Amino acid sequence: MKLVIAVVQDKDSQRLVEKLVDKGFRSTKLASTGGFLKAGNTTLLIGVEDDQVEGTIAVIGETCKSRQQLLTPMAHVGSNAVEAYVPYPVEVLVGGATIFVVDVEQFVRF
Ligand code: 2BA
Repeated sequence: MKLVIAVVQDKDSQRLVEKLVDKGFRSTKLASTGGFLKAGNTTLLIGVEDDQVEGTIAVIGETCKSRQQLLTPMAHVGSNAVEAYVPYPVEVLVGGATIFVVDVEQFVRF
């Protein structure tokens, strides 16, 4: 058995969970936060048999889109304390999904 861990954008998460249910895959949805953008995203834990990994990744790939997101760090512009920092928007391409596949040593459901 494998655990597919998928970090996806919030906008795609509901549709993805519904598609996974339609295909018979069980998942757990966790609210998460990206380390770089510090914006909310969604992490799905999907436990599947080894031969279902490719199918799971295909569903994720069909459902999750890359999008440009604006990051607004404060840029330093001079020595004056009042004018020292201004918002400096930067566009970042956030991927449709970041996927990890790990071996499951034991799976128990009571
Ligand atoms: P964030 O960490 O908020 O990253 C959002 C996007 O910012 C990334 O999209 C990437 O385009 C950019 N980015 C991230 N770190 C960067 C850096 N050090 N320098 C320049 N640009 C950077 P994705 O790569 O598609 O990642 C989307 C989300 O997936 C990430 O949100 C994070 O929550 C997760 N993720 C990505 N790679 C990961 C990894 N190796 N381990 C754990 N989580 C990861």
